[in-house]
Amino acid sequence: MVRHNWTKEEILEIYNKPLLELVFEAAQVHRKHNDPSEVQVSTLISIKTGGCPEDCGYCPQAARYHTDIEGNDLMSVNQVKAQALRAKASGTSRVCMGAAWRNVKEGPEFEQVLEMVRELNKIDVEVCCTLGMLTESQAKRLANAGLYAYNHNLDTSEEYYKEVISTRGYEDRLQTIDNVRKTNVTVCSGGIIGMGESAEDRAGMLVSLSTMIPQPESVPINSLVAVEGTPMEEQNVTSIWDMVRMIATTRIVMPETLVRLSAGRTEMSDEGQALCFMAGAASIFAGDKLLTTPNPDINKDMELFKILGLKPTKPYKKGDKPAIVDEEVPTSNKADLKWSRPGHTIDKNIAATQKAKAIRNTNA
Ligand code: SAM
Ligand code: DTB
Ligand code: SF4
Repeated sequence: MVRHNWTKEEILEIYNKPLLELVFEAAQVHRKHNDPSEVQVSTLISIKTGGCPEDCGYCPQAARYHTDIEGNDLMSVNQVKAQALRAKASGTSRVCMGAAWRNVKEGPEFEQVLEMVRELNKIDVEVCCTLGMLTESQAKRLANAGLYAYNHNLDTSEEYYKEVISTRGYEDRLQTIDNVRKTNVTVCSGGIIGMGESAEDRAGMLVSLSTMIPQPESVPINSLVAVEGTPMEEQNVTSIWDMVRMIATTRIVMPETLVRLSAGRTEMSDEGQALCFMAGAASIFAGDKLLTTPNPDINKDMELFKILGLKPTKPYKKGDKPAIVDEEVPTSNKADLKWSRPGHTIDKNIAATQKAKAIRNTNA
């Protein structure tokens, strides 16, 4: 049975169980609801990279920090389709297009993204987008273009969120997820561990996700990739034991959800990842790049699958392929733009911004 009334205390109690007992319990839940021999393989395509106006403390794509990623304008539909076809040939069932945007804006770029969604839908992959905040009418237009999933992470607990991002609030994130829920598009929402948050914060995020009705269809658990130049550049690599605990706990409180072992796998051993699969992780991002940071080579992942007796899941295992519905005429939706966070600041983010400015001045 799926429960929507988990409390932080109950979730913490699960998270803090003796590790092997926790993994055993999670594995039992996993087997009840999923085929444990299958792992869904997703591929990320960064369709618009860098130059983002937000101040997310973990993100190398925020324009205000000095990171050495290569920025790029919106890719063409053909480029994206070619990459998606290559990913499909290597076993991917879902393609997730990511854009370094605060929110979607009406106009030619959004029309181009809608065209990408239609084209990828036609090649029979589950199409996912992560484009920042969305209005209800934008969510509907993505649904009509044949979108399968929308990724919008809560990232952490409501309390710790205030220490990480000042330019938009938790409420804004929840509102976008709500807007997606008004369509048939499935919700992908999770977070990051290793940003300096406490176990209480991790449990708090799981409360926010598990009390949604329905619970998100997929929950990515990322381990922070600490990128030089961001306010989190000095964070230590998250312990694999914390990752296993987080995955197992997510598995137990959201038994029907697809739990994705997401960013941070380059720092994990094969044995560590095997334990994550045992604890209920049933999806990974494959391909040697996430959005801007490295990820294990696909051949290495397939070798690990072979050792562990795992196989990639076929597309649409858990839902039908969305139909591409005739386009409605886009309407101006300025009226439902309500998000904002005036006046909120975070010292670490300000320091990283100032450091970046100083580096730019020295280089000028
Ligand atoms: N701009 C959109 C947004 O923020 O919703 C979409 C792209 S954003 C890069 C998608 C997610 O990637 C973030 O919500 C965050 O959870 C994850 N992410 C970004 N940088 C990361 C990092 N350094 N380590 C781990 N996860 C990260
Ligand atoms: C998610 O939860 N993780 C992915 C995807 N959703 C968009 C992104 C991870 C990004 C890691 C840092 C980077 O490569 O820029
Ligand atoms: Fe921009 Fe998204 Fe990165 Fe935040 S996480 S800085 S919104 S690209």
